[in-house]
Amino acid sequence: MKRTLFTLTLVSVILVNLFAEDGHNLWLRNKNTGNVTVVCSEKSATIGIAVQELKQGWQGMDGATITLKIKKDKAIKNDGFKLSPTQIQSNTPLGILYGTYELLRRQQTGEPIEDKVVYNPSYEVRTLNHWDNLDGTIERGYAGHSIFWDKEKNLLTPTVQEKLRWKEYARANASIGLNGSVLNNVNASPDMLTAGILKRVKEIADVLRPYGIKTYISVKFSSPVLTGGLKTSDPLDPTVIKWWNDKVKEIYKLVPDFGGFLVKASSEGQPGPQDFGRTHADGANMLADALKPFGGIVMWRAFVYSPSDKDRAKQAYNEFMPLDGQFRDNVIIQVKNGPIDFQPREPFSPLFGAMKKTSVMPELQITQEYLGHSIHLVFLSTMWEELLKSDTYQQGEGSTVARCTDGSIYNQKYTAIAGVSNIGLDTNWCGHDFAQANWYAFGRLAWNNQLTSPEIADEWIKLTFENDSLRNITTDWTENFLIPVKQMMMQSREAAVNYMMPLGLHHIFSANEHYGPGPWWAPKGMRADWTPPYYHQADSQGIGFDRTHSGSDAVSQYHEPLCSQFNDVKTCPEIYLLWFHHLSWDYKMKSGRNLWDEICYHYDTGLNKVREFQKTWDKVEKYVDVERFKKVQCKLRSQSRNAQIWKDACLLYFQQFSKKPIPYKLERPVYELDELMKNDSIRISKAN
Ligand code: GCW
Repeated sequence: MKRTLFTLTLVSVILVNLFAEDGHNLWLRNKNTGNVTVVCSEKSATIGIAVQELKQGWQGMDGATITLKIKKDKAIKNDGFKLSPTQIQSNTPLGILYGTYELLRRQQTGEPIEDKVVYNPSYEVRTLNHWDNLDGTIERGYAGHSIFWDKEKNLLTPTVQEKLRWKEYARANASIGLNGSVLNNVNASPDMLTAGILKRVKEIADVLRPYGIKTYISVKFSSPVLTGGLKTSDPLDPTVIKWWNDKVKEIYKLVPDFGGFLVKASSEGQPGPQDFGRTHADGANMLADALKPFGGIVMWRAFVYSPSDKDRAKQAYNEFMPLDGQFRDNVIIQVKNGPIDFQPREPFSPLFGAMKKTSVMPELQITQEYLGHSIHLVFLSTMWEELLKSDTYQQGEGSTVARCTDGSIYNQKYTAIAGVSNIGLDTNWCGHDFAQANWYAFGRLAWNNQLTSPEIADEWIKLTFENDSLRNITTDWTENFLIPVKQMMMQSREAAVNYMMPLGLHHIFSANEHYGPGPWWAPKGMRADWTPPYYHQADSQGIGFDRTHSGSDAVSQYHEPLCSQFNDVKTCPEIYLLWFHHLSWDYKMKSGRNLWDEICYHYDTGLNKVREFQKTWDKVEKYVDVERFKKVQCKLRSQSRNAQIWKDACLLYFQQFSKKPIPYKLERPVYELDELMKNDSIRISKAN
């Protein structure tokens, strides 16, 4: 009896483990359903991985043969490839690996594999930026500690587990076409350039290399003083130039294919060339010259603003435009999608397309600093698609941000894109199971900036939630799982915009945590441009930031016809209305409602959407493993409560100025404004 019980328990433990879905395998859950013979005359670590992936993931015809062929072809660019059902051809081993992942993905999702189709990446450099600190914490990270750094382990030989994690990480990135990792926070520690840390950089680079992931690091501009003991970090000083040259040589000895530096300089208290009366170009070029002989690049961030400027949104453009044409060809200016920060919605940064003689790359934020951390389900692909498809008009109609940055319009030496990573040591990497979709979407868009969000969502859902019993995706599964879940993802970003900051409102978070609402938040002595009232400008007259010609004139940074369109309240898209205009509470909206009522409707719509998502998810229960179902269900509950807090906090606060009732058709607030303000709504939100 005892024995039977023991055996039964053992069997059930094994079964539970077999079907346990902790999310660790991401979108890479495919297992082979048939045998394949792989023919390839080349040998390399990367080819070895491709062969292994084909064998373990093959879902094509049983007994098929596939040929991997390295052969130059003019139509194939960089690490692109030519794919046929039985052959993958590329100029490089890495291209073969990308072709392998494309083939396997198509097999699993049931997309067609046609004969001899060439796939080339939109951007040459496709990086993740990790805001990981050397002590293991992650700035704006919501999925546990760093996979790279740990203050106890940085100087020790990496453990087997650490290396395994790095390998899994590299594989996941390669599978979606990413080819670069910046290993540390842009708020960089000077210790990054010390011998002990560089040794670990080498260890990491060695693991990432076979997967085609190049290693980059962020550097602190004052390193010559802080690490090198020099008297200055002036970029034009010969001792400083020599120090950087020597440091770069030291790095390339350890990492021969090192990618280069990412730099946040003269920004948010970080040191930079301006401390020495020099320009961004002086600083970036000095580093670029040191890296040039080795083929390295400098990604120099344009995220700059100072409290003295009356409108933060204008500053990056003002500082960088006069420098256009002064940067070395291995410098790329890294520009955040919006002119302020990674807000739920912003118009695109006017630097895109405007800098014509300098390489410019978009920086997107995958980690959800301003979009509900790892608690809210928000599919960011739609937001990035909106950016990439935005027309800058810089070279006539059709000069989209995508085309202005991917080399289609300007002849930049390098093309690149960066995403601020959302991963950490959490078992499922991203905290929220649906946050994995954002990592996935970033990689896919970096590879092909013309992909649409429904296509990406479709792929991701199939790869992530397919299980053995659904291997041949059924109509039932498509109708009852794929379609509703995809719809939820597609609507999720707009929902967040609505319950957080609709109609062009921006940066109205409470405190530096950037999670809950705080339109009132303005502690004494705080820099005005770090407080929400600076951005919403609500008063008894109305609400919104006047950036028209009669206001801060930020509209003038946009090319015509956008400048006039944004400037005129009648033609300004309503999604950007309060970004560009300060309007009376009675202003008549296109819907016929007054502005106050319209704001109320948007908050209410956002909240109701989340309630709808809860229903959608509950209905798909039978199609999802218990573990992931429960976790997502629980997160949606928090999101719902938090959306309510957002709505109540913002409406009750703004109502003090509008002095108008919340339309009676809408649900009433359930929180007290005092309570939310006193307890700092962020903490209430998190605790809930
Ligand atoms: O959005 C802000 C963040 C900072 C970040 C900064 C930046 C790394 O709140 O945490 O610092 O942007 O992008 O440099």
